[in-house]
Amino acid sequence: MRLVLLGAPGSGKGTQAARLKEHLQVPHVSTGDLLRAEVAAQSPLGLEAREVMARGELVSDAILLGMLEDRFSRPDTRGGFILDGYPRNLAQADAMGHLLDRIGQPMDHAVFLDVPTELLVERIAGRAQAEGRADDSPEAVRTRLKIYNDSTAPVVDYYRQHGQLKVVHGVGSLDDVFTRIVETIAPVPEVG
Ligand code: B4P
Repeated sequence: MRLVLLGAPGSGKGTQAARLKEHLQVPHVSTGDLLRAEVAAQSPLGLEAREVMARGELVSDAILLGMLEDRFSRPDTRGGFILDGYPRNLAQADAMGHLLDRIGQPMDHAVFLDVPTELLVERIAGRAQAEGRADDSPEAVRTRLKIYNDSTAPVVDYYRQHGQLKVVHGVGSLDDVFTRIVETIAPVPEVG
Protein backbone atom coordinates (compact mmCIF):
# COMPACT_ATOMS: atom_id res chain seq x y z
CA MET A 1 0.00 0.00 0.00
CA ARG A 2 1.38 3.38 -1.04
CA LEU A 3 -0.58 6.07 0.67
CA VAL A 4 -0.28 9.85 0.67
CA LEU A 5 -2.01 11.65 3.56
CA LEU A 6 -3.16 15.19 2.88
CA GLY A 7 -4.71 17.67 5.27
CA ALA A 8 -4.31 21.01 6.99
CA PRO A 9 -2.02 21.42 10.01
CA GLY A 10 -3.81 19.74 12.90
CA SER A 11 -6.03 17.59 10.68
CA GLY A 12 -4.61 14.40 12.20
CA LYS A 13 -2.19 13.26 9.49
CA GLY A 14 0.65 12.40 11.85
CA THR A 15 -1.72 10.95 14.42
CA GLN A 16 -3.45 8.64 11.96
CA ALA A 17 -0.26 7.76 10.07
CA ALA A 18 1.20 6.32 13.28
CA ARG A 19 -1.81 4.00 13.56
CA LEU A 20 -1.92 3.13 9.87
CA LYS A 21 1.72 2.14 10.02
CA GLU A 22 0.85 -0.66 12.47
CA HIS A 23 -2.23 -1.67 10.54
CA LEU A 24 -0.60 -1.76 7.09
CA GLN A 25 2.89 -2.79 8.26
CA VAL A 26 4.60 -0.19 6.06
CA PRO A 27 6.88 2.66 7.16
CA HIS A 28 5.52 6.09 8.05
CA VAL A 29 7.46 8.76 6.20
CA SER A 30 6.70 12.16 7.78
CA THR A 31 8.52 15.12 6.27
CA GLY A 32 7.78 17.08 9.46
CA ASP A 33 9.44 14.33 11.57
CA LEU A 34 12.40 14.11 9.18
CA LEU A 35 12.91 17.86 9.45
CA ARG A 36 12.51 17.88 13.25
CA ALA A 37 15.16 15.13 13.45
CA GLU A 38 17.56 17.32 11.42
CA VAL A 39 16.83 20.27 13.70
CA ALA A 40 17.44 18.15 16.81
CA ALA A 41 20.72 16.85 15.34
CA GLN A 42 21.76 20.45 14.53
CA SER A 43 22.82 19.33 11.05
CA PRO A 44 23.48 22.05 8.44
CA LEU A 45 20.06 21.29 6.95
CA GLY A 46 18.46 21.43 10.41
CA LEU A 47 20.07 24.78 11.18
CA GLU A 48 18.70 26.12 7.90
CA ALA A 49 15.22 24.69 8.49
CA ARG A 50 14.82 25.63 12.16
CA GLU A 51 13.81 29.29 11.83
CA VAL A 52 11.69 28.67 8.75
CA MET A 53 9.71 25.99 10.59
CA ALA A 54 9.37 28.08 13.76
CA ARG A 55 7.75 30.84 11.66
CA GLY A 56 5.32 28.26 10.25
CA GLU A 57 6.65 28.64 6.71
CA LEU A 58 7.54 25.91 4.24
CA VAL A 59 11.13 24.71 4.00
CA SER A 60 12.51 24.93 0.43
CA ASP A 61 11.28 22.46 -2.19
CA ALA A 62 14.87 21.50 -3.05
CA ILE A 63 15.68 20.48 0.53
CA LEU A 64 12.47 18.51 0.84
CA LEU A 65 12.98 16.66 -2.43
CA GLY A 66 16.55 15.73 -1.50
CA MET A 67 15.36 14.46 1.87
CA LEU A 68 12.59 12.45 0.29
CA GLU A 69 14.84 10.90 -2.37
CA ASP A 70 17.21 9.88 0.38
CA ARG A 71 14.39 8.33 2.45
CA PHE A 72 12.93 6.45 -0.52
CA SER A 73 16.35 5.05 -1.42
CA ARG A 74 16.14 2.97 1.79
CA PRO A 75 14.90 -0.59 1.21
CA ASP A 76 12.15 -0.51 3.84
CA THR A 77 9.94 1.62 1.56
CA ARG A 78 9.97 -0.94 -1.25
CA GLY A 79 6.96 -2.76 0.16
CA GLY A 80 4.91 0.42 0.47
CA PHE A 81 4.73 3.53 2.66
CA ILE A 82 2.53 6.16 4.24
CA LEU A 83 3.72 9.59 3.20
CA ASP A 84 2.60 12.36 5.59
CA GLY A 85 3.31 16.07 5.10
CA TYR A 86 4.26 15.93 1.43
CA PRO A 87 3.34 17.27 -1.12
CA ARG A 88 2.49 20.70 0.27
CA ASN A 89 2.43 22.65 -3.00
CA LEU A 90 1.94 21.90 -6.67
CA ALA A 91 5.68 21.88 -7.41
CA GLN A 92 6.14 19.21 -4.72
CA ALA A 93 3.21 17.21 -6.16
CA ASP A 94 4.92 17.26 -9.53
CA ALA A 95 8.31 16.30 -8.06
CA MET A 96 6.75 13.48 -6.06
CA GLY A 97 4.99 12.10 -9.13
CA HIS A 98 8.31 11.97 -11.01
CA LEU A 99 10.14 10.44 -8.04
CA LEU A 100 7.54 7.69 -7.52
CA ASP A 101 7.51 6.94 -11.28
CA ARG A 102 11.28 6.73 -11.29
CA ILE A 103 11.38 4.23 -8.43
CA GLY A 104 8.40 2.31 -9.83
CA GLN A 105 6.17 2.96 -6.80
CA PRO A 106 3.08 4.83 -7.98
CA MET A 107 0.75 6.09 -5.29
CA ASP A 108 -2.39 4.01 -4.61
CA HIS A 109 -4.44 6.64 -2.79
CA ALA A 110 -4.27 10.28 -1.79
CA VAL A 111 -6.36 10.50 1.38
CA PHE A 112 -7.52 13.95 2.44
CA LEU A 113 -8.49 14.42 6.10
CA ASP A 114 -11.22 17.03 6.00
CA VAL A 115 -11.48 19.12 9.22
CA PRO A 116 -13.04 22.60 9.68
CA THR A 117 -10.60 25.42 10.43
CA GLU A 118 -12.03 26.24 13.92
CA LEU A 119 -11.30 22.70 15.03
CA LEU A 120 -7.77 22.80 13.59
CA VAL A 121 -6.98 25.87 15.66
CA GLU A 122 -8.44 24.23 18.77
CA ARG A 123 -6.42 21.02 18.29
CA ILE A 124 -3.15 22.82 17.67
CA ALA A 125 -3.72 25.02 20.72
CA GLY A 126 -4.10 21.79 22.73
CA ARG A 127 -0.84 20.43 21.37
CA ALA A 128 0.90 23.76 21.96
CA GLN A 129 0.19 23.36 25.66
CA ALA A 130 1.12 19.68 25.78
CA GLU A 131 4.27 19.64 23.62
CA GLY A 132 5.49 23.24 23.27
CA ARG A 133 6.36 22.96 19.55
CA ALA A 134 7.77 26.30 18.32
CA ASP A 135 5.49 26.29 15.26
CA ASP A 136 2.35 25.88 17.39
CA SER A 137 2.49 29.53 18.61
CA PRO A 138 -0.62 31.51 17.55
CA GLU A 139 1.34 33.59 15.03
CA ALA A 140 3.02 30.55 13.42
CA VAL A 141 -0.32 28.73 13.29
CA ARG A 142 -1.88 31.68 11.42
CA THR A 143 0.98 31.49 8.91
CA ARG A 144 0.66 27.71 8.55
CA LEU A 145 -3.08 27.94 7.89
CA LYS A 146 -2.58 30.69 5.32
CA ILE A 147 0.12 28.70 3.54
CA TYR A 148 -2.12 25.67 3.65
CA ASN A 149 -4.97 27.59 1.98
CA ASP A 150 -2.73 29.26 -0.59
CA SER A 151 -0.37 26.41 -1.49
CA THR A 152 -1.58 23.04 -0.19
CA ALA A 153 -5.33 23.25 -0.86
CA PRO A 154 -4.58 23.42 -4.63
CA VAL A 155 -2.78 20.05 -4.28
CA VAL A 156 -6.00 18.56 -2.90
CA ASP A 157 -7.91 19.98 -5.89
CA TYR A 158 -5.24 18.62 -8.23
CA TYR A 159 -5.73 15.03 -7.01
CA ARG A 160 -9.49 15.51 -7.02
CA GLN A 161 -9.41 16.59 -10.66
CA HIS A 162 -7.26 13.57 -11.49
CA GLY A 163 -9.71 11.20 -9.78
CA GLN A 164 -7.10 10.10 -7.24
CA LEU A 165 -8.55 11.72 -4.11
CA LYS A 166 -10.34 9.97 -1.26
CA VAL A 167 -11.95 12.39 1.18
CA VAL A 168 -12.28 11.27 4.79
CA HIS A 169 -14.30 13.20 7.38
CA GLY A 170 -11.62 14.01 9.98
CA VAL A 171 -13.88 14.99 12.89
CA GLY A 172 -14.55 12.47 15.65
CA SER A 173 -12.56 10.21 17.92
CA LEU A 174 -9.15 8.90 16.82
CA ASP A 175 -10.74 5.45 16.42
CA ASP A 176 -13.62 6.75 14.32
CA VAL A 177 -11.32 8.61 11.93
CA PHE A 178 -9.00 5.60 11.72
CA THR A 179 -11.90 3.27 10.85
CA ARG A 180 -13.08 5.66 8.13
CA ILE A 181 -9.62 5.75 6.55
CA VAL A 182 -9.27 1.97 6.62
CA GLU A 183 -12.70 1.54 5.01
CA THR A 184 -11.85 4.11 2.36
CA ILE A 185 -8.62 2.46 1.28
CA ALA A 186 -9.79 -1.15 1.58
CA PRO A 187 -10.05 -2.93 -1.75
CA VAL A 188 -13.65 -3.43 -2.87
CA PRO A 189 -14.39 -7.19 -2.69
CA GLU A 190 -15.06 -8.83 -6.04
CA VAL A 191 -18.65 -9.87 -6.57
CA GLY A 192 -19.45 -13.46 -7.59
P1 B4P B 1 4.12 18.67 10.08
O1 B4P B 1 4.94 17.86 11.00
O2 B4P B 1 3.59 17.96 8.87
O3 B4P B 1 2.96 19.29 11.00
P2 B4P B 1 1.35 19.39 10.92
O4 B4P B 1 0.89 19.84 9.58
O5 B4P B 1 0.93 20.22 12.10
O6 B4P B 1 0.74 17.98 11.09
P3 B4P B 1 0.89 16.98 12.30
O7 B4P B 1 0.96 15.67 11.63
O8 B4P B 1 1.96 17.31 13.22
O9 B4P B 1 -0.41 17.18 13.19
P4 B4P B 1 -1.66 16.27 13.33
O10 B4P B 1 -2.51 16.80 12.26
O11 B4P B 1 -1.45 14.79 13.37
O12 B4P B 1 4.93 19.96 9.57
C1 B4P B 1 5.59 20.85 10.45
C2 B4P B 1 6.43 21.87 9.66
O13 B4P B 1 7.50 21.18 8.92
C3 B4P B 1 5.70 22.67 8.57
O14 B4P B 1 5.00 23.80 9.08
C4 B4P B 1 6.90 23.08 7.65
O15 B4P B 1 7.63 24.16 8.16
C5 B4P B 1 7.77 21.83 7.67
N1 B4P B 1 7.45 20.91 6.57
C6 B4P B 1 6.95 19.64 6.71
N2 B4P B 1 6.74 19.09 5.50
C7 B4P B 1 7.09 20.01 4.57
C8 B4P B 1 7.06 20.04 3.15
N3 B4P B 1 6.61 19.01 2.43
N4 B4P B 1 7.51 21.16 2.52
C9 B4P B 1 7.99 22.21 3.21
N5 B4P B 1 8.03 22.25 4.56
C10 B4P B 1 7.58 21.17 5.25
O16 B4P B 1 -2.21 16.55 14.82
C11 B4P B 1 -2.34 17.82 15.41
C12 B4P B 1 -3.00 17.73 16.78
O17 B4P B 1 -4.36 17.32 16.66
C13 B4P B 1 -2.35 16.72 17.75
O18 B4P B 1 -2.25 17.31 19.00
C14 B4P B 1 -3.33 15.55 17.77
O19 B4P B 1 -3.31 14.88 19.00
C15 B4P B 1 -4.65 16.24 17.55
N6 B4P B 1 -5.62 15.36 16.91
C16 B4P B 1 -5.39 14.60 15.81
N7 B4P B 1 -6.52 13.92 15.48
C17 B4P B 1 -7.50 14.29 16.39
C18 B4P B 1 -8.89 13.94 16.58
N8 B4P B 1 -9.53 13.07 15.76
N9 B4P B 1 -9.56 14.52 17.58
C19 B4P B 1 -8.93 15.39 18.41
N10 B4P B 1 -7.62 15.77 18.31
C20 B4P B 1 -6.92 15.22 17.30
